[in-house]
Amino acid sequence: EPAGEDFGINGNVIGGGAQKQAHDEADIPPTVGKHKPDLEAERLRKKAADQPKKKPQEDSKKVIDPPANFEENPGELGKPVRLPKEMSEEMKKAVDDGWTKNAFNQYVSDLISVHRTLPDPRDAWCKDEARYLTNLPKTDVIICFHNEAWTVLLRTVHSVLDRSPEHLIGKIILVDDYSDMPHLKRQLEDYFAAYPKVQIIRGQKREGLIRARILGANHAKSPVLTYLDSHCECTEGWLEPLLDRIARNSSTVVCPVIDVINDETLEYHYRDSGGVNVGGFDWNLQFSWHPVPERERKRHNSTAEPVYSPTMAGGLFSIDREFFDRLGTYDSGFDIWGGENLELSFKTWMCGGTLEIVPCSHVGHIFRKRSPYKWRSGVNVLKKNSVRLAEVWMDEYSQYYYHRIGNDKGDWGDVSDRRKLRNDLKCKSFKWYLDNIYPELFIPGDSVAHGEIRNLGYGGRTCLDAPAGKKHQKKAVGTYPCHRQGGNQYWMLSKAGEIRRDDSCLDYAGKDVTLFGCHGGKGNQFWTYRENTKQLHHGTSGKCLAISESKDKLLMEECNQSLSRQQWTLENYDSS
Ligand code: LR7
Ligand code: MN
Repeated sequence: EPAGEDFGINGNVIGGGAQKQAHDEADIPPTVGKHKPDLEAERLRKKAADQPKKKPQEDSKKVIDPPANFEENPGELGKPVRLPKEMSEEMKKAVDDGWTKNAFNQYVSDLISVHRTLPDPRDAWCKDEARYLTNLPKTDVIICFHNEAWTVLLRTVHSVLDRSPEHLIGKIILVDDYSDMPHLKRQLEDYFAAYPKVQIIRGQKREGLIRARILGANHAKSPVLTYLDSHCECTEGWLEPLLDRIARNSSTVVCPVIDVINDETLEYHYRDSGGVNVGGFDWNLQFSWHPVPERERKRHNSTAEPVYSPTMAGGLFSIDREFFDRLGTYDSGFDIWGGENLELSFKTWMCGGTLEIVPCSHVGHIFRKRSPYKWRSGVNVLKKNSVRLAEVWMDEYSQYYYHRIGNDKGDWGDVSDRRKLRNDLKCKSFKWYLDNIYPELFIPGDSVAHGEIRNLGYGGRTCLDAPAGKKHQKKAVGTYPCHRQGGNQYWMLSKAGEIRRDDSCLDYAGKDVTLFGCHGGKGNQFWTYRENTKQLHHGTSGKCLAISESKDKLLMEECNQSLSRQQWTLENYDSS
């Protein structure tokens, strides 16, 4: 969990004002004629404009000298940029600083043109203009940032300007969430003074990305809002397929496919439509990706067609402004980061809309391994957001989340107006959502037991314990004194005989007991609890789970009913 110094967040009032009024371009007709815009001509024009004419340093006003004999136009077509193995001390330091400040390789970004080209391997299906309505609505693009790197922010904005039909972009609204990096002050305003579509808005204090997004929406005027993170790159043809879905049905909320921009080399990895994922979540209220489920695949003739998604990742989506307002935009009681994506996803589905991922639309995002900026110390921001979410939208299912956090809900503030919103909108129940929109989700109440798994040997205070595993990565499972706080001691025994947490299962292949992605094939992941002897019996090996005398290791041994170290109790056990 990121932690840092305190900064004041008091109340939900959002300050801020436009530092620079954009010229109103709304009435200027599109460059290519009033009626059906000639998309192909537009595309070629944009392509030509994309060719880097200037050195990256001039583009970005950021002067860093490339290493001697470095490639001419690094990063073009989304290619990886690799720094030389031998670097001067000075350069090494600059590279390290970039990583420290941003949690991605800023040095490499600074070497790449802010107008770099990207690959365009779209399916022919997507390039067929006849698929899209000709009269698409305009969108404002809202980009919130807190201490974003210069070239990365510029590349985000230029990728929108360079690769969207001009007449479909109203304004690009940059919302500065109280950054303190100097390049985001005057320098940013001066740079974008030459771009009438770009408007900069600044918060008067650190609001967090959720209230920053609300602030951006308050300044928007176009019929559609499109949100992007501040370290994205839009590809050719990204926008039309999104706007098309909203033009056909204004309660459809749409997300592009989010491609990975490598945090080290800035390589753009284009995900083909066969590999599209949809969003889900687990009972820790963490977002997760899943392959398109069978039931959804069957609804389509082509993998390029938009697919329903139970949830969105959060950062990249388009929504009809009026529909967004009707849903009460975001809960302004959410701080800094997290949970707002599930809030918007749940209420979209529960209150009459649909949420889709559009495989023809691709936008890249720099995924990083840690959060680079300051959060709030002393407050578990993410938990507070998640409890608000659960209190308002999850009905009786909220108990499963609370169990995971040891029922320690902390102070989540007042949610009465959010509950009223849900009532006024006559939204459907969370059970309806789970049954109809996310039937794949494993529900703890459907299992044989859920909660801690406690060993009765050596004093009976030792529990099965493991940190969350990464999918497809084996992780050792161990023991720890029982703490009754859920977390790493929260387990479910499924009716199929799995001991699992979310998508990870207890797995024994003859050596260590590990956590591994659930495969549903019983075998090494098949366990039975023998109620009378309290033993946990393993399928393929026939052995029983036990703990060592030192209590800090798991053992698999020949079953012996008289050994208390082989006896376990399972919380919420229901033998029926
Ligand atoms: O206090 C803050 N103020 C901000 O303006 C903290 C962050 N921000 C900005 C920040 O500069 C960035 O542009 O908010 C954006 C998101 O923060 P990131 O990029 O540090 O986090 P992330 O990419 O992990 O964020 C994902 O989850 C967030 C949960 O609140 C948001 O929904 C992000 O938009 C979301 N990003 C994506 O969906 C991109 C794909 C990642 C995945 C999966
Ligand atoms: Mn991000």
